[in-house]
Amino acid sequence: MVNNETMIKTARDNAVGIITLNRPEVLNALNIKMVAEIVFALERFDRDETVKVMVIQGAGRAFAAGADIDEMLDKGSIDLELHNQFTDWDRIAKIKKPIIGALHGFVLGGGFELALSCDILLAGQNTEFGFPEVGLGIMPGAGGTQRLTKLIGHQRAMKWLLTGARFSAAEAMNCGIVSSVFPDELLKEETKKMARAIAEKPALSVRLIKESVHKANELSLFEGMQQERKNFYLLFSSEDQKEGMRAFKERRKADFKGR
Ligand code: CO8
Repeated sequence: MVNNETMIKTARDNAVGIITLNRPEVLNALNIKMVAEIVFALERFDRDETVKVMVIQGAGRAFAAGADIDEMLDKGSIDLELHNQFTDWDRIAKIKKPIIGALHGFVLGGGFELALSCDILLAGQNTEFGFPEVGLGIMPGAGGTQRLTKLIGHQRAMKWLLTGARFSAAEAMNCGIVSSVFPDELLKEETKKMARAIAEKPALSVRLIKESVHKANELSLFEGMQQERKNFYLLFSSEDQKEGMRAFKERRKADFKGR
């Protein structure tokens, strides 16, 4: 397959697939081509059996300062409808393996929406979050109003979305947007540690836990629990379930095969 990446960089750290947003001169502003490259790279890692976990991070001063305003400036509604760029964004939700977002600098607008499409978010202490769209006469379009509201509730989502104000990593932690905040210089190392720890776990458990947690956002409690139960039963057909439980009884480290 031809590798046409120009706005991102991809790399491997053993079983961890790393995607680095790489337009630092515009604070990783996301244009249509860049989003397509990100989605393509995520799908490639998702298909690769040697990759267990993915990380998205930003090069330079920001994770991403939003969608590319230069690209949107002269667009009309019909251009947007015909181009239908959000079908690419929708594909992120279909990725089966966990995605960790390592956030630093600015996480704004579409950059914040990309972060909210990840499964676990870690942030450097000086990260600034926000949805500045309202000040540009637009609004979030890649899930921001929906995902933020589900995550932090009506009141705080309204506050941040309607004021467009930027808020700190401490505030993001307080709202439950990120799972941990680290000194900026430790963010990469801590992200690696978490990615490696998840990569060592049996891949099918990881995959079905991710799927079940996402269902909690989409289904009723009853339906979600039915789904959880099916996944629970399914894991008892895996070699890793037998191996994990035997290894526990034999007091040795499990040798998981990912099936
Ligand atoms: N788009 C295009 N260029 C940008 C963007 C952006 N979002 N953000 C920064 N840049 C560029 C600047 O224009 C500047 O370029 P140049 O050097 O050529 O002038 C360069 O990056 C550095 O930026 P600044 O000089 O402004 O750096 P500062 O440290 O002074 O300020 C800020 C940093 C506060 C982050 C500031 O750059 C800023 O406010 N940026 C815009 C933030 C914003 O409004 N983001 C929301 C965009 S709208 C959006 O995301 C809609 C999402 C819709 C769905 C997703 C579709 C893909």
